[in-house]
Amino acid sequence: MRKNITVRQLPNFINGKYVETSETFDVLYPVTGEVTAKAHKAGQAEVDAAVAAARAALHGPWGKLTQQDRAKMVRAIAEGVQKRFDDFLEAEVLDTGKPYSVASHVDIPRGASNFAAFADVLRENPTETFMLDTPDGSGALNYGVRRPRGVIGIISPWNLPLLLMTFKAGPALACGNTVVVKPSEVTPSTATLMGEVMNEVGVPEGVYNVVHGFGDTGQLLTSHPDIDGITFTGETLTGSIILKAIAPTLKGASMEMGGKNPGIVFEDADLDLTIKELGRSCFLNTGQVCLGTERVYVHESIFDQVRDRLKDYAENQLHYGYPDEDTTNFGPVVSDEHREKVLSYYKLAEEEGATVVTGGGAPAFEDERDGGSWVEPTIWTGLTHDSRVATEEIFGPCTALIPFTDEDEVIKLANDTNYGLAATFFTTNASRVHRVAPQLEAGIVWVNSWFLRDLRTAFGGMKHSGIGREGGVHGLDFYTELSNVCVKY
Ligand code: 6OD
Repeated sequence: MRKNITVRQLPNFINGKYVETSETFDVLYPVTGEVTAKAHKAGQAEVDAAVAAARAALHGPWGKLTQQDRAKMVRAIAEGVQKRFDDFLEAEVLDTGKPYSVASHVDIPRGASNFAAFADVLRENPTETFMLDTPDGSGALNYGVRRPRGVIGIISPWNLPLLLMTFKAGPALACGNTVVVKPSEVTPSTATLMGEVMNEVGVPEGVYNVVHGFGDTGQLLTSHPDIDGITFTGETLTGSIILKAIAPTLKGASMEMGGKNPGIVFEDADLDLTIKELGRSCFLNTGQVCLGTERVYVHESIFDQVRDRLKDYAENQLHYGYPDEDTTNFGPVVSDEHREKVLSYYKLAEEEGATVVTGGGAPAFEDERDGGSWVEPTIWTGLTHDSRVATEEIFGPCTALIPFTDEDEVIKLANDTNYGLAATFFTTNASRVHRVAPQLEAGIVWVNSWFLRDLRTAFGGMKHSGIGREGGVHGLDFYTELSNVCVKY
């Protein structure tokens, strides 16, 4: 039902305290377009203060904790998020408009488990050792020692705000770093609320800081000489601007960027399972998942069947509604600006000769939701593989179905992109699984599933989809500095 909204203040969180500024910006509820909060924009002074606090904390009580005590505290943060589950849920829903059914199963639980899963990452992952023969016969021992990278700037996106911020803050803190977070200006609430959890749990001041703002605030972080590394999830274009900005101060970077992930349905796929998973990969979170499949290659022999069944899924399994309604599993996109982008591709698809199988526009509710940022789930056929709609990242609840005839051809089509984040394919042929998977140029390949996450695994993209990998041991390459110690006997 319609929410009674009381406009909240979202200050920055610096050195353990909430810090207001004179300039604020509106945060809107995408369901109706109402203002739900005023976020306090950080300028140079606040960013400097946050970075200074983070630097000081590195050498304060936080830096002096044993690995075990730090892990304990990181686990306590996870528990703290769980304890405040409903508050996080409410904050996330207000910022994104996503259904409670999605946020309560995806965003908020991962917000907690991203701390729990990485709490012991250092202790569980030994460094390498090598015995070395020396000319004098005495020998030497090499061993690796890891230390925190230092102050990490986290620039996190709006699609899975808590999930993606904590996927970075969790391992960063577990490795002993301190962080300054700049959440998306569209979804600043959960990062702000996390400050309360940090204080409740007793995380020392300065370890976790949040600054609010737009690209200019982000730029203050990326160019800041006292930040040691930037981890970013977002669009490829923004990522490339960030890489330019960090170059003069030679920071480390971990970049998870855009995608145009292929789905492939082979002729031997289990279609019940395929439609269930493809339905998620095309439409979950209103298509605003970097791993989503906006182009799906379907074997020509089952093309019509898959088209009809996915259409049925979109029309009968997805339910618009207010976020708190039990049946609602499809929300608005995050903002009017994003809605305009998605709708411009809906128009372009028709200009490029698409047949609209379902959707293609925006729903009308005849109530206050008409002020929100809604679009229809959309499926196209008739687009060519090289059309703009089938090659550019839209980040909406839409997909182009394209027929193929054989395995070699579809592997080429799947790889024919500048992106390389994820790929998803469906088959019941075990040999095909192992033959096709390694040929797909994607950092993450799912078979007969989608967005099935094990936090011990590597996460990240190749080509224009990213630089580096996070997750499990892989995050250590970014969140720590590795020194080799060579001891001569
Ligand atoms: O599951 C994750 O760890 C992750 N980083 C998901 C990213 C989704 C992007 O929209």
